[in-house]
Amino acid sequence: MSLELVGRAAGHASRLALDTPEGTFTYEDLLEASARAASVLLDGRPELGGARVCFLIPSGWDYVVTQWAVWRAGGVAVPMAVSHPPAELAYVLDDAESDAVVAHPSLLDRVEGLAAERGLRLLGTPELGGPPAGAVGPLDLPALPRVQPDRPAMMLYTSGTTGRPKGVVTTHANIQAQVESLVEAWGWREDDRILLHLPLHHVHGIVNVLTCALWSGARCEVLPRFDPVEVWERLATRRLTLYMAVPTIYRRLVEAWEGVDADTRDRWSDGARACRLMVSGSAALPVPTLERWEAITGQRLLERYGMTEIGMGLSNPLHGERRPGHVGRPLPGVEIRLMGDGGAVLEGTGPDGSSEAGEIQVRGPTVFKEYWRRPEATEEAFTEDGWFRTGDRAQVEDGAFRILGRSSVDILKTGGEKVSALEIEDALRSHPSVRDCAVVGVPDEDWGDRVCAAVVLQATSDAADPPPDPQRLRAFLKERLAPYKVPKDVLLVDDLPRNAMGKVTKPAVKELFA
Ligand code: MLC
Ligand code: AMP
Repeated sequence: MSLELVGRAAGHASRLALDTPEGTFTYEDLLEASARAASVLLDGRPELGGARVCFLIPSGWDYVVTQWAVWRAGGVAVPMAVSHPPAELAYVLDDAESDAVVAHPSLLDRVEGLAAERGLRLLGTPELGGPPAGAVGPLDLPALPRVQPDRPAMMLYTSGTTGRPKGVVTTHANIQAQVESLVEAWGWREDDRILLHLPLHHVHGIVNVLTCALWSGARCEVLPRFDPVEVWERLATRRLTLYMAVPTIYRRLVEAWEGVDADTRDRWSDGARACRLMVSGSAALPVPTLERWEAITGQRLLERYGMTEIGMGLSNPLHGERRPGHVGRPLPGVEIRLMGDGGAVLEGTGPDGSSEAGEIQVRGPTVFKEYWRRPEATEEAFTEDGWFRTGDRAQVEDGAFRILGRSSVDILKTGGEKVSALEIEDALRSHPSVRDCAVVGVPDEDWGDRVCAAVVLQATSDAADPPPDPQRLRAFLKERLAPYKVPKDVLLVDDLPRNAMGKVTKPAVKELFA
């Protein structure tokens, strides 16, 4: 796809593509800079042959140049999260069997030691060529390999129910199918302009916002991080046509709006009203948030459903009824079915139908290729007839799908970030004073799931080494896990609630935090 994306960019040549902290750049700039960067990555080799290139770069120009350079050199782009501590970065470098690491100068110290220990080639983004040189003729650009669409393009790490996160491998063709589906459904156009502040190690920011924009010849304004006032001020310019975010962010924006004076409110609301479309996804959009947003901006949010493994699957319509609490119908090119608990495909999922509740299963060109180096997990994730099992439950009501939650209590969604309760429990159990623990997601207006842990300490402890309190346990986890995985509440208990078989009952654990 990169090639299709690159080919299309040549057609948008002098249009503005990116407004970033580093400056404003055209499609021509991007083509030129990514070609030069690709040749540095190649370092004389004819192509990267699917080698994984991990990169740690804040959202902005350098990020996009590096992503395109990896694609154009025939490598697999593995974006690492800038919020992650070294332990999580080390896990990705090892699991991905990274060929090289690219880091922004501001983050170099985070990966220098890790790369040296592993003998990995480490490049700072300035070594990839820096800003565009301008006025470079096509003949001055390096020759780059032909990369076929069925080749792996990207690997994003996502939590499952068991073990540590897995690498979700998507091909260029998968990404192209994901983009084309959204471009068609949401009517992306050349004169669109979108704000991007979502983290760029997830499909939401990478595919739905950045790649759809660049595919369409549109313009993307990139912020290094989410800041509610900055978002409102950008909206207030009335230049943006599109905005996409997760429910927690819409809530934060509402709070910020409520905290300012009437004139500012009017200015902000006017700006938001000027957009042609605002989208919410990655977690359930609470109906009160949808209603409040509509009251202050006049925008009825379009809620859609997706997953790293499939891109986007279901969406409310661009034109027509956007039903609160529902996620609409299958997107173009995406086949969706509901599998009943009895193992039969459910009836009534058609445009006018109503169905019972079942598991969402997905098939089609948007669906990922495999979990990296995990053939068994990949096999388990698909049915014998090739449908991907999402683990999400839904039902159809008068033609619109409604998400009912996940089959597993151990997969949580906090602020749009998926986390595995079992992974956090494993990390907690690695503390010498922890005897047992249970991590749960407690329903929360702000986070969706609030990650909470009940912990049983060892009966005896060394007097010289006092037992840890919740704060120390959180600090212990912060060194090991991404910040959003660290439980907001840690409760020390004498024992965990169990059923007659001795198994921990998670619903009862949740009640401890009620
Ligand atoms: C940050 N924190 C979180 C958190 N994000 N805690 C729980 N859940 C989260 N998601 C913690 C920090 O560790 C910190 O803790 C404190 O909150 C404040 O940190 P912050 O950096 O100031 O937070 P903030 O910038 O406000 O981040 C919140 C957020 C961010 C909502 C803006 O989480 C975000 O951008 N989420 C979007 C994630 C996303 O794009 N998901 C898409 C996945 S793809 P402490 O203890 O240090 O104070 C997908 C498929 C699909 O789902 O359908 O799209
Ligand atoms: P991720 O693995 O980070 O890609 O997260 C994907 C998961 O987010 C899905 O499996 C769903 O559980 C959840 N999700 C995404 N969009 C929605 C939505 N609109 N409503 C409810 N859950 C959603």
